[in-house]
Amino acid sequence: MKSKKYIKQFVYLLSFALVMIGCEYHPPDPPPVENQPPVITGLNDLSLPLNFGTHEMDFANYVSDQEREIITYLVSNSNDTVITISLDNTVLTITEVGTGPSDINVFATDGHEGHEVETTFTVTVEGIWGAADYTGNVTVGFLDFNGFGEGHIYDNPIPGLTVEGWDYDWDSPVPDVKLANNDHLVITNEVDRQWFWIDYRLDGDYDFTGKKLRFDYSYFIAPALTGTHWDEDEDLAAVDIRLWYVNTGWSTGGAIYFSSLGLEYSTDWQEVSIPLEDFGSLWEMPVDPSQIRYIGLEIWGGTSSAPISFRLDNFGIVD
Ligand SMILES: [Ca+2]
Ligand SMILES: [Ca+2]
Repeated sequence: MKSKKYIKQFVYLLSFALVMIGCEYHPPDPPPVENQPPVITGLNDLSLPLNFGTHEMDFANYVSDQEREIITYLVSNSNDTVITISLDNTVLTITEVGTGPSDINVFATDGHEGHEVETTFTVTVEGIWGAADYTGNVTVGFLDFNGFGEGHIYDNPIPGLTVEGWDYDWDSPVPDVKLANNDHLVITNEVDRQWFWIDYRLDGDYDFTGKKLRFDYSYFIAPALTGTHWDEDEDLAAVDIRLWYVNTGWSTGGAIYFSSLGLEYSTDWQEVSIPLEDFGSLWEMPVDPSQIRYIGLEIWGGTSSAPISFRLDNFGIVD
C-alpha cells in the first residue's frame, strides 16, 4: 500500500509539474524593433510638355518611414538650362527653362546615422521638333530650316527668304514667323492681320518640270478657309493660304490654295506634296514649271482670336 501512495503522490507531483510548466510557457520574444530608414517608391522619370511653366510634386506621396519620423530632403538638378528646382518642406517645384532631359537627385533621411536613402529620376521637357529630314532628292528650291537659329526670322535671316506683311492699310506689325528649335518654322497670326507674304528667291529661273512642291506641317489651326482672296475676289472676310511660284519676269506662275488641300490639326507632322503641273494659274498667268525663280506662301485672314497658325518644315521643290 505504501508504494501505491508513493505512486499516487508522484502522479500528483507530475501533474503539478506539468501545470507549472504550462504556466511558465511563453512564446518566443519578437525581435527588438529597429528604426528603419525611409523608403522611396514611385519617383519615376517624368515627361513634361513644352510651355508647362511649373510643376509641383510632393515627396510626402513618394517617401515613407516606418516610424513616421520627420524626413528631411536634399535635392539637386543636373541641367539648369532645362529646368530649375526649389524645395519647400516636402514640395518640389520644377520650373521650365528649356527643353531636353535633366536628372533630379533626391536624398532623404529620418535623421539617424546611416539612414540616408537616395534616388534619381529624369525630367524631360519635350520640345516640338521639326519633321524628320526629307530623304528624297531636293532641288535648290528647298528649305529644311536646319541650322538657321531660333527666334524671329528677322533676327535669324535665311538667305533668299523674304517675309512681309501688312493689313489692308499697309501699316501693321511685321508677321510672326519664327524659327523653332533651330529646325522648322512657326507661322502664327498673333495680332489682327490680314496678309502675309513669304517668298524664297532663287538665283535664276530653274526648269522644275515634272517635280513637286512639298512640305511637312503640324499644329495647323485656322478659321474656316474661304477659297477667296481679300483683294482679287474683293472678299474682306477672306481667309486662306496659297502656295505659289513665278518666273523671273513675273509673267508665268502657278498657285494652289490650302482650302483645296484639306489640312487638319495634328501634333504629328504630316506631308503635303503637289506636282507643279497641278497648280492653277496665279493672277491668270500661264502655269509653267519649266521656269521658276520664286516660290512662296501667301496667307490672308486670321485674327488674334481666330488665328491661322501652323508649323512648317522641309518646304520646297523636290523630284
Ligand atoms: Ca525611421
Ligand atoms: Ca527641319
